Amino acid sequence: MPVPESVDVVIVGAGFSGMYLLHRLRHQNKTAVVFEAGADVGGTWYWNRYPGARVDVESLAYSFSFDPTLEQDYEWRERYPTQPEILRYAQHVADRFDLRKDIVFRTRVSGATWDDESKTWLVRTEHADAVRARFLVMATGCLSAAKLPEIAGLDDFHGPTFHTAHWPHEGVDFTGQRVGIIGTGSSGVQSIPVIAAQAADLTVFQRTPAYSLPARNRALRDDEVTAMKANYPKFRQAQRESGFGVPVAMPTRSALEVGDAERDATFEVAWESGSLVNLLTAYKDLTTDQDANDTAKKWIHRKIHRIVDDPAVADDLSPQYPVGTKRPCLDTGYYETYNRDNVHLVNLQRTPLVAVTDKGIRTSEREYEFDAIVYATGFDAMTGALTNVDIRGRDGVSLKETWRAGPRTYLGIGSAGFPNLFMITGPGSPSVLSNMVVSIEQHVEWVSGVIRHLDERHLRTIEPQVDAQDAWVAHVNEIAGYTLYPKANSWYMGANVPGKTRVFMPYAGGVGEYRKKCDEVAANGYEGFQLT
Ligand code: N01
Repeated sequence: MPVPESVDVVIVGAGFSGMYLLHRLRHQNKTAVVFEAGADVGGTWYWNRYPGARVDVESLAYSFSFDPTLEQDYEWRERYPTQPEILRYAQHVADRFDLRKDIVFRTRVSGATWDDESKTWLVRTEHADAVRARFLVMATGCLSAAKLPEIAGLDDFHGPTFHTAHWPHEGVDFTGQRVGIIGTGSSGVQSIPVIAAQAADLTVFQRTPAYSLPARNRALRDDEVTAMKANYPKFRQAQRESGFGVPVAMPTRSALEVGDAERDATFEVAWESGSLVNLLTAYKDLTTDQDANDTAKKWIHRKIHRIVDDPAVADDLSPQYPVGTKRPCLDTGYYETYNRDNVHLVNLQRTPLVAVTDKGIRTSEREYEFDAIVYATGFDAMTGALTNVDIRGRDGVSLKETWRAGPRTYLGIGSAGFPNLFMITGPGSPSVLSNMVVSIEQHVEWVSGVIRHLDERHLRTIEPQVDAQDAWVAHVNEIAGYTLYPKANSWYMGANVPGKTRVFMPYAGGVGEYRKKCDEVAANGYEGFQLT
């Protein structure tokens, strides 16, 4: 579509957030344009096409709730849908609501500058287009700025290299090849079994092992789909009020107050259920008490040792940080893959990476030769996609500079000094600790609500007050301090990016509590924000 000169709202990103916000704003008679770097909608699910890619929240829960007809019409096939199935869903939503006509594809936003005189943002793209807008909404996702490992020689390798988040659309055939993969987070854990089944030989370079549960994926049964569809309004409400955006009965007992046999049986049930949330909520103190967490850790270590034939490999695969403090993974045959003759594990804690070479990968011990290298090395999470855009607020102040010592937001929605700028699932909101679709819908509805509020009162601007923002940042840190999260070098902490300030970025108080706070702020005339 041609780029308009001015609109009410510029939205950056046509993933689930950008699509729903566009749909919402149309109903409020706002003009909006969405800029999207990809060639189609879907965001995360457009880019992450690596083999084995699936979501770790069940399809019937990981879907929009805003339109009851969509919810009833759409037919999910699997419990944990694959990337192509989720992308098809995003494309269906775009078709159904005719969204693409206001989306400019293959266009990355490079910068945005606030003009205090006209009270507008001037938004620039890499194609040198510029659009004026009253509001700028960053719907850029939390895990969209992919990162490569910080090692020498990345350009030296003679063969093809692939990052899991930028996988070729036509797929990759590893048949007969020697493949090296760096990274054992969710993307590595999902792709390793699939690549191992195809390649002649797979070498996995692991810096930190992951806790992973078998997904127990399967086709959905007609009866369970019918039951869910009959119960959707109640289920959706329970999602909104829950801790993780996935309704579960909250535990009342400590892992330390039950006997070993009972605890083992409880963990076994959670493991067999194929649900991360079931494991983390098996007892009330698994995420807050080190001794309680140790019971789960030891149980999982025993499980890994039972699955993996070689005890030394099982040791290397057993994480030492508390369970849940890095995002656990859901897999299909991950640990079993290490029993294959063509799969080798390199523990980078013993023999660190030195360089990528023309032939392969060199560690402190030796050089490994490959035909292809896969980087499953993750993202500059939560802030990367925001600070990669040159956003300049009042007096030309840069968002990147302002956040150098860690992101500072009010409610994870706005940042002081940046009027009329909203972030969908920004740092300081539950976002990545939740079912993202639940958090996205809540933020989109809140942001469209505030725009309506301003319009109705003929107000031009909204911006967080510094004291409200300081109090929120302190609260986010305080809640994180009650948990074990800060104990791991995770991307939640920014610890995976050299030089990034270590601060726990998401809000760990739960989506239900968070929603209440956002609703309260709105009901009190957007308390903590300056409206002019
Ligand atoms: O990225 P990650 P991901 N040298 O950051 C290693 C979501 N997601 O793409 O842990 C050596 O988790 C790094 O090592 P370490 C989900 O929220 C969901 O896998 O930093 N190794 C780690 O092992 C997930 O958490 C789904 O020590 C290096 C790996 O690379 C998030 O996205 C599927 C390195 C990166 O793991 C990110 O997952 C996929 C270096 N220089 C993703 N740099 C599902 O729904 C990095 N590593 C299931």
